[in-house]
Amino acid sequence: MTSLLLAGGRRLDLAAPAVMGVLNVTPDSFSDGGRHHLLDDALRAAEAMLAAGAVFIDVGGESTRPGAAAVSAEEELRRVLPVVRALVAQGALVSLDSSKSEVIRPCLDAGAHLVNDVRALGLPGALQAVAAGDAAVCLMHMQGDPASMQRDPHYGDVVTEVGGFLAARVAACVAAGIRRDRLLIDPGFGFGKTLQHNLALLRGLPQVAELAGGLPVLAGLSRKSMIGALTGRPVGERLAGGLALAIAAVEGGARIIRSHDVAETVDALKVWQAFRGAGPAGEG
Ligand code: YH5
Repeated sequence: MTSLLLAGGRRLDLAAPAVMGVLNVTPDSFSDGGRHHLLDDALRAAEAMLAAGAVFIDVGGESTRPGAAAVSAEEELRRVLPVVRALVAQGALVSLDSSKSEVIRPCLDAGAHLVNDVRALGLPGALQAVAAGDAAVCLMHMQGDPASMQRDPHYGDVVTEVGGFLAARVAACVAAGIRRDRLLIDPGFGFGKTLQHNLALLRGLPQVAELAGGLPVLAGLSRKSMIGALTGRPVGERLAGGLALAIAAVEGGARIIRSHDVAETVDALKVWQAFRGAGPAGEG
């Protein structure tokens, strides 16, 4: 089985699962020494993740954690564009974590390879902005919006609802001219989901993927509240739980794991890959 992803002129073989490193370019993520330091710190963090084996760097300037405040497109662009430019210049594969067309367009012009949108290109102009270029896109499911999504999430059957939503967004992308080999899907762990919803989605990952047309799945589980709910640990102590969830996700067919802890996740996936019998990554 070959699963190739076309991402802004680059071709990515997802036969072995890849790690996407999280790079939050928000003032609360780094030392508050002003814009220049924010860029400097972000590039240093990206470099470390690339050295540790990250395939994508996911650059985000809007916090979408539960209850986080909204940020203007102007501010978001000011944060992420210099980082996207610098990483593209270094030859890195760059993912842009954004939903706004005013951010997406300039970042695609700057050479970003993937648009990772927690709103699945649902905001005005976002679908057109991606369709105009050749970048890949990750379509994620979210119930509600970040400010209120964790208040009281409800589903009939979470697996069929999430799969159905993703199928509809895939259809919208294809209708807009985005080829299927540019698409990734993501059930959106923690985005308007209880612990039981998250566990049902993790168990039902193959079914979610099938409902959405068999596209490659990206899973973001690193440090999330479901680990806190299962272990009682605060956000800084969720590495082991996150690795267990990453392995569960690749067992369910996930091809890209989004993580804050790249070196550890790369190691865990190498070990899993050997267990699977495919040999170490790169040896086929
Ligand atoms: C994702 O799953 N997640 S941002 C809450 C936490 C810890 C981490 C309470 N962007 C995803 O990482 N993009 C985010 O502790 C994402 N998939 C995709 N595609 C939320 C996050 C986090 C939230």
